[in-house]
Amino acid sequence: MRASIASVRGVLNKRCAAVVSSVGFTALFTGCASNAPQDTWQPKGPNAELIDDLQQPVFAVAGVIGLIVASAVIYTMIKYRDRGQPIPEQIHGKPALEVTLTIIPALILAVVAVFTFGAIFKLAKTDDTEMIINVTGQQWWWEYDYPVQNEFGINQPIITSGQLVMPIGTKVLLRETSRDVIHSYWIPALNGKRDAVPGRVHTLRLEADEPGIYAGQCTEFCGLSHANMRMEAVALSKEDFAKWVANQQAPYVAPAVGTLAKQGEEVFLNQCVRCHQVNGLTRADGTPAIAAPDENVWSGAAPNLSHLMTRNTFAGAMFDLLSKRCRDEVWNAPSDMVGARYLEGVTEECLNQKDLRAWLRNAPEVKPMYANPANLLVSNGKYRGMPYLALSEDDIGKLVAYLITLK
Ligand code: HEC
Ligand SMILES: [Cu+2]
Repeated sequence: MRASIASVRGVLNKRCAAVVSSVGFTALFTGCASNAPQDTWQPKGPNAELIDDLQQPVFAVAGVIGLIVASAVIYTMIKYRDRGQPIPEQIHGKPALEVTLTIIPALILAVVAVFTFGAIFKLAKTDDTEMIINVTGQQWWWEYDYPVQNEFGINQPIITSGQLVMPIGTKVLLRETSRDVIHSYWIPALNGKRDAVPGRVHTLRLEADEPGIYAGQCTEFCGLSHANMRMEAVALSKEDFAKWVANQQAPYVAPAVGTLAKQGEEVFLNQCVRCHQVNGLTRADGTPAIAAPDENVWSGAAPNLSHLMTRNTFAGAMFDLLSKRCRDEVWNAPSDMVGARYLEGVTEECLNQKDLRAWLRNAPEVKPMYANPANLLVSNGKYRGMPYLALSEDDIGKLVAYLITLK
């Protein structure tokens, strides 16, 4: 009887050990993805490198100390485990040891603090800024607004969303704020995080060494679709950036009369312009169609769609505007090809029709916006994000034909 209980226990212990170790190893190895675009250990610009130069040695020192402490604990547990031996002599206080064990960590922390403060001040520098981009967070997407900067060919403000386009080798200063709740901007390859707070402007410096697309996401919990509030920084060579700027300022090209796209423009004027701006778009009577911030939209803003098809993502970079194959061609391009591929924008055969149609059909169904699904249309009389618009499939087809012309 005894023997059988002991063997059952043995099996249970083995099982338990197997479960614990497999869970532990799984957790450990999730940190080893080869394709990890948001890896903080792979800096791609001077600001992120500054942080990395700090975290590498601190991690090493903390790791060594951690190993020493863990080994000492395990050694003590085994060596002095209860084997029925008498209780050892009890000591109260050992000043020399206690003082030593206070002074050593204090010294280590003091050294770390000196380097940390140095890095904080360097990261906060703004007086050598070369380019400014205003960044506004709202539930659940980022707006980028480039003020006039003639030295970069920006002669009129550019407003875009989802993807932050910037030139390489340039000290870019983001001026961040929010239109609703607190968000936080983070592109791990280019710098640390900075909160975007309503009513305040916080600055964050970005600089990329090489052309490439660097992924990030909102890192301050900001409501239901916080996890779907993503962003990408697209770093282009200076020449490619100039081309991008020129295209963003290119005048509106209305679709030819009699085309499906022209019908789409009409639906757009009826259904979408009350929220979305398309620069240069005019109504049938020739007056400019200006999107007034819709009072029913919580943040009072919607993305500017003027050159929608120059970005690769939409709805807070939650969805790709590019089909998987075309997206891979941009993302996996060698660094000297990224710009050329990116500037191709979204061509007809590359458009991810499926997600775009689903978005127009019922945005809150594909991106959670209201806690109560019964309120797909409004929540407390206000929309968060884009509302359900009850469009017919016919109108959706016309709209897609129109949107693809917004290059
Ligand atoms: C009541 C305001 C409102 C109306 C009307 C509206 N939208 Fe939107 N739309 C939004 C908001 C807000 C977002 C951003 C939502 C997000 O990213 O989570 C958005 C996002 C989008 C996007 C993604 C843009 C990007 O860069 O991420 C597209 C495309 C779009 N809307 C198309 C349309 C079309 C086409 C219509 C007309 C049928 C329309 N919208 C009508 C508010 C509106
Ligand atoms: Cu957010």
